[in-house]
Amino acid sequence: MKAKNIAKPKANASKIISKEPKKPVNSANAMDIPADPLMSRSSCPTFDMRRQSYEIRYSPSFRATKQAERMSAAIWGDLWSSNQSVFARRYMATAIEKETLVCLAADLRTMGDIRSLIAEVGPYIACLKLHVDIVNDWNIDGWMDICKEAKDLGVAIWEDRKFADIGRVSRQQMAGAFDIRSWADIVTAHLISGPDIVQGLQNGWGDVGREGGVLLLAQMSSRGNLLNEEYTTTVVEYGNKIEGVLGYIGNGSEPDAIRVLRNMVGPTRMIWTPGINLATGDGVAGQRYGHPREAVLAGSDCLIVGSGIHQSQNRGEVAAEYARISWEALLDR
Ligand code: 6AU
Repeated sequence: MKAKNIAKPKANASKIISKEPKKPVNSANAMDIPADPLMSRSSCPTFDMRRQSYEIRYSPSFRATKQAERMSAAIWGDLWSSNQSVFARRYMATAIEKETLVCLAADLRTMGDIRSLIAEVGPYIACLKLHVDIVNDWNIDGWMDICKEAKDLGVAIWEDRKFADIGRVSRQQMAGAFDIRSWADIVTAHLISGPDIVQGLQNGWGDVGREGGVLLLAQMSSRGNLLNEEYTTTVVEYGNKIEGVLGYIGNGSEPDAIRVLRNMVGPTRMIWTPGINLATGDGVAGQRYGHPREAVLAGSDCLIVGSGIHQSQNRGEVAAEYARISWEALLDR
């Protein structure tokens, strides 16, 4: 999994270097970008550090550089070099830019609550996962404001309505009242109806001139789920051959299960894991939780964290902690 010939930054390197304050950087000029943007966080008191780092890291001019390419390959290894999915690569770049592998599961019931949560934890997340059909006061204008906030943060929007129907109907479900195809970059699907569901979803995006990535459920985190190893194997066999599949949902509560999945999946697809919490063990209503560091070391590429963040007292601080743990684990992997 590791890229050759390129030194991978050590988990604590940015902390050591960050004691040296750095000058603000003008993102408009790629030449001004410091030699190693990973080292660009500092405690310089004269300007807004978070804003500055966003300006550096979200600069398209930086993304296109050989330096960014080398850094991504060094940190993500084969996952970077073998991955064709533009959505997987965008996620990997964002994770490096923000030093986090956290996908926020914003499972809240009003648009105002979702917005407040994003405002508090935005700097620490690499993806925003939504459940459009649990929001009581949903309307398209308010929803577009939420999507704009995610775009401003530089993160992909994942609608986690789990599609499972035949291809034709899945395509129609991408439209409908919620018009998921117009704002979601990623959706989740069960492969229970067969592989044509992925084409149906891709066609849904195509109907509005957009593209997206599909995450297939290969495992689940909930107790007693029916996705056994044979099913998982079949999903991966199909999924690895379908272009529109960016990766798989794995069971974050069990590092051994993630290892098994990682071996099956190989480097061309990602593994994103729910069932992640600093407090491990059984959760509410059959949910199970594993530790974020263990999950990343076992092979998870993205940690989906919901109640671990949105039910905590200080959501910003807790999200920062999940981000730190996930990032350090990736560098140690
Ligand atoms: O951290 P939690 O338990 O509050 O939230 C976990 C989130 C929820 C679930 O809909 C989702 O992760 N999820 C999924 C996904 C992402 O597909 C699969 C699964 O097996 N378990 C699970 O919890 O938004």
